[in-house]
Amino acid sequence: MATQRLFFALELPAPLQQQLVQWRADNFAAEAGKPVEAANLHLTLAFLGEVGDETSRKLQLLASRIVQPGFALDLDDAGHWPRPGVVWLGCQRAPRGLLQLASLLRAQAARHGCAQSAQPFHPHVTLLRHAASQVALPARGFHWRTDIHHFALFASNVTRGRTRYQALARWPLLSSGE
Ligand code: 2AM
Repeated sequence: MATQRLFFALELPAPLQQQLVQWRADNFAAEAGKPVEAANLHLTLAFLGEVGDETSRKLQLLASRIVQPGFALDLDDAGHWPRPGVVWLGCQRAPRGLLQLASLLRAQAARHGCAQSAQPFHPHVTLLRHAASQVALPARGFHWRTDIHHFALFASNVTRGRTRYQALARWPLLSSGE
């Protein structure tokens, strides 16, 4: 059976992706780790793993029925996880709408056989992979803000050693007043 490596995520607008790449270059040493490409900067809501067509279709149908509010995302925190070798951006206080959406998608994924990590969900945008064991992080005080109006299902494709994330479908979140 053909499978695809899938995950639900928030897309970051292209101008924000470009700003983050510039900020990363200004704030991290070249040897700090391998930078994630601008177009691949995203925030995962629920990782599904290798999924067949039928499960993918069912989870997309459930996703299309989600009625949740949009929210303002403020990336104002940075951290380093030495074991996976990841440097990330996150939120000092994650918006409730983000946590609700991730929790729903993760529960639906788990019910359809996509095992979810036992670790608490920590929303983050991975900035660097293969991070050095010691990384100097930028001081807090930065704010990367964007309004989130939709979420998406992505496929992770690796061609000639290069990872590309392809949005397969997008669903809107409610705007305030809806
Ligand atoms: P990461 O950025 O912290 O590595 C595509 O691979 C996305 O799914 C990435 O955001 C990645 O998170 C996440 N991901 C990959 N494997 C995962 C796993 N086993 N559990 C949770 N998220 C995972």
